[in-house]
Amino acid sequence: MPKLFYSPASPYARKVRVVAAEKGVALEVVNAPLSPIARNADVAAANPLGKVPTLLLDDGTALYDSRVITAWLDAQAPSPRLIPDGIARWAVLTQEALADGLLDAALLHRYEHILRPEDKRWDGWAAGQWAKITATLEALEHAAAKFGARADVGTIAVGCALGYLDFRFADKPWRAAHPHLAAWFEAFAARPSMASTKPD
Ligand SMILES: N[C@@H](CCC(=O)N[C@@H](CS)C(=O)NCC(=O)O)C(=O)O
Repeated sequence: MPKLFYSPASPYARKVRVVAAEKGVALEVVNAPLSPIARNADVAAANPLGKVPTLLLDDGTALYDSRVITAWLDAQAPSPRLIPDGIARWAVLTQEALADGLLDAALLHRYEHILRPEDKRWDGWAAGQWAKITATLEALEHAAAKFGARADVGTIAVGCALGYLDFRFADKPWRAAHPHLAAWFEAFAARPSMASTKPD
């Protein structure tokens, strides 16, 4: 069975776990604590970048990053299709990239505060990352009106990104300024795949 190196708090790994659950693909999950300044030897042996998620296939092939793994998972079973064909494909993949980009900014913002020594922290850096998050939330608020009941790698990535904001940035509430997104997320977060992977 493919082995997924993950951490329970990683939103990228959560996205992979949600996609695996939606596809009905069984994975052996291995908790791999790490950070940019504390590499995990098992993960690094498979992925020189030392990041989770990393997926080890049965033949020893390592897959990363999360977007490669979600594409691999989608190819393992014909339905449900989480990456559609045709013109919709590019919009869905771009939405996954947008949500992952929000996470990249959120992680860089968080690392600046929890990992960098206090005397070396730079408020301008954190503000620059937060501006990316604000702009992405605004774009998603417009897009959410058309999400409907879609469940694909785009909406799954958005759900995991919003879940990460709730988890790590509860002091920066986003719902009041983004009511369509908030209403969509309330329903989406109740999917069993999302509820069973919620970080706590
Ligand atoms: N682009 C990567 C990002 C993965 C990532 O940054 N994961 C974090 C945990 S949430 C990590 O492994 N950080 C350790 C590091 O940056 O060395 C993906 O989509 O998989």
